[in-house]
This record gives sequence, C-alpha cells and structure tokens, in this order.
Amino acid sequence: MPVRVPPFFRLAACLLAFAAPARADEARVSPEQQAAFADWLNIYRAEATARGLKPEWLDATLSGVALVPSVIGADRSQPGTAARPVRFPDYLASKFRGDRIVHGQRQFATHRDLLARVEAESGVPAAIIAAIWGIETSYGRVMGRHDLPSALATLAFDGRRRDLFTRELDAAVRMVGEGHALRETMKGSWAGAFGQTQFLPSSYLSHGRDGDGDGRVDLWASPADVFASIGHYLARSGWQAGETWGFRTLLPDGLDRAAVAASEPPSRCVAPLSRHSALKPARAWRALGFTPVNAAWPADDVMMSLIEPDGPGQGAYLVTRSYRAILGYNCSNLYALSVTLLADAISLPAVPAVEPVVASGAQ
Ligand SMILES: [Ca+2]
Repeated sequence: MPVRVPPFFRLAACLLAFAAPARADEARVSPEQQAAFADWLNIYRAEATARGLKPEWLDATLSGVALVPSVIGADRSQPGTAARPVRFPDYLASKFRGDRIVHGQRQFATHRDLLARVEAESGVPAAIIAAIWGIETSYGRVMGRHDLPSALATLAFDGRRRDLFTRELDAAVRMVGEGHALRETMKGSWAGAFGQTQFLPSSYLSHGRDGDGDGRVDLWASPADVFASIGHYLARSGWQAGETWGFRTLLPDGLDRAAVAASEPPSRCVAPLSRHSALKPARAWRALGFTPVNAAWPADDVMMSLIEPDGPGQGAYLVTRSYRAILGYNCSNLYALSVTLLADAISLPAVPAVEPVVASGAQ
C-alpha cells in the first residue's frame, strides 16, 4: 500500500469528528483561510490539468470541496509517538473491544464460501482477510463520514504531507472521472482512507478488484470486492501462498538476543522492521528451544523472525515473511499482530490465542 495511516491516528480522527461537527468547522475558517484555500484550489486545478486530469473530471470532483480544520487538527495531533509508546496489551484491548471477536466469528461464518474462494485465488488465508476487514472498519460498520475530496484537499493544502495527499487527490479525481465512484457518495476517514478496506484512492486504482463480477470495484458496499481487493493487496505485498503468519512463542531459557539480531538495517517500514530479529528457518528456532503456544511449527525451511513488541520478557512472537505483507498494508507491528491474533480468534474460537496476552501482558 501505499502509504497508510496507523489506526490510532484514525481513532483520533473519529474522536475529533465527534468533538467538532462540520458546521462548527466551517465557522472556524477565517476569511483569510478561505481565500488562501480558494487560491490553492485554483493552482491545484491548473497543475492537475497539466498532469493529464481532464477539466470536467476536476469540475465534478472539486464541486463542493471545503477546507476542514478538524482534519488539520487530527493530522497534527497524532498520538502514539516515541515519547509515549503504546503497550501492545493496551493496543490489543482497544482493537478487540466490544464485539470485535464475536461479530467477527459470525461474519467469518457468514462469508465462509466467499472468503474461501478469495483464499484459493490469492493464496492469502481467509481469516487474515477477514481480520484486516475487522480491524480496519469493524467488518464494514465504521467507514468514516468525511467528504473524501474535502479531506484530501485540506491535507494537500495544509502541506505537512503535500506531495502524498496531492497524489491521492489526483487519484480521487480519476475515480470520479473514470466512473469508479459517484462524487456524492465519496465518504471516508479524515486521512483519506475509505470503504470497508480503508484504501487510499491510489490503492483503489492499483489494487481494487472486482470480486462479484459486476464490472465495478465497490469497496463501500460489495463484500466480494472488499475481500478480493484485500487478498490482492496482501498477495502483491508478498504473502506466500500456503504460509501462516506465525505464532506466539515461549522463549528458551538464557536466549542470547544478540546472537539472533538482524545484521542489516531494513530498507522499508524501517522502525517496525528494526524490531525484528534476523530471518531464520523454523528448524533453527526449534533447535534453539522456542516453543509455539497453541500452534504447530511450519515446514522446517519457512523463514521466521522474532518480535517482542514491548521488549524482552513481555511477550514474544515468531513471524513469517508473510506477516510482513501485513506491514505493507499498515507499517506497524502492533497493527499487524492485532490482525493476526484477531484472525486466529475468529477462525479458531476454541483456541485461547488472545486472552493470555491481554490478561498478563507477558508470557
Ligand atoms: Ca464488483
């Protein structure tokens, strides 16, 4: 994916959205800001035309676009920075609150055949696809209510990540212009992600898939399109067909962490992948004395790395290369681990894969 916005940022957006309804937003825009935004829109329109976007596409998409101060506020007050890291048990508890697991079990059963078909086509396990759906939008129930072109234009105008959001606004214009979406139905999060997958517009154009064969990719309303698109996204991000994500593990006594540390710094998703050990075959971890919790070892040659999200002795996981495909969806170990544990919880309800971690924060 394309650049993703970590889920905690989206939570902040939801809170801000409740705190600052659109009408109050409009009242907080000064005449000077309105004028600056109007000037910026004119410049954007001219530059977008030069990039090949048709004037009628721009007219249709930018109709009714407004500056939304709460979007800027959300973008500038993102929590979870290094100054106050979020502990994994607290993060997981927030992701699994309410009926996230029980409703997921029902949804997984309801869509079992459809998910199985997407698994066969993409190589990505049905439960992982369903868990992404569950974490992103609570199985399609919470998709964001911001006017998408307004949110994207506001973030591009604000400038903190101008290049990113200018590209995404371009992609939104193309979605409308090419007939993928109706302007009036384009709702999403403050950060420009939309639909049941929470794709950015550029992800929609590059990874959206028509799962129900009606000739359109509808990520707001078609479960078949949603599942096919998530499966395609993860497959393109490196999921290895037939591979599991990994498992929670007990550590051997006297583990020498320096001896299993990675020797090269990561070249992408740098901060999360810096928390991973070297990739070693499953047989090597087994020989070191690691013990899976409620899981079986994969084939001997499956490559795995060790993660301890809260530091030594606070809970450990051995994860495959396929796990890293989830980091392509959202570059965060806490996000990816919450997806994998939710996948286990909704597909293997008899296995208490989650409770010990939430309850103790340690193994
Ligand atoms: Ca479709």
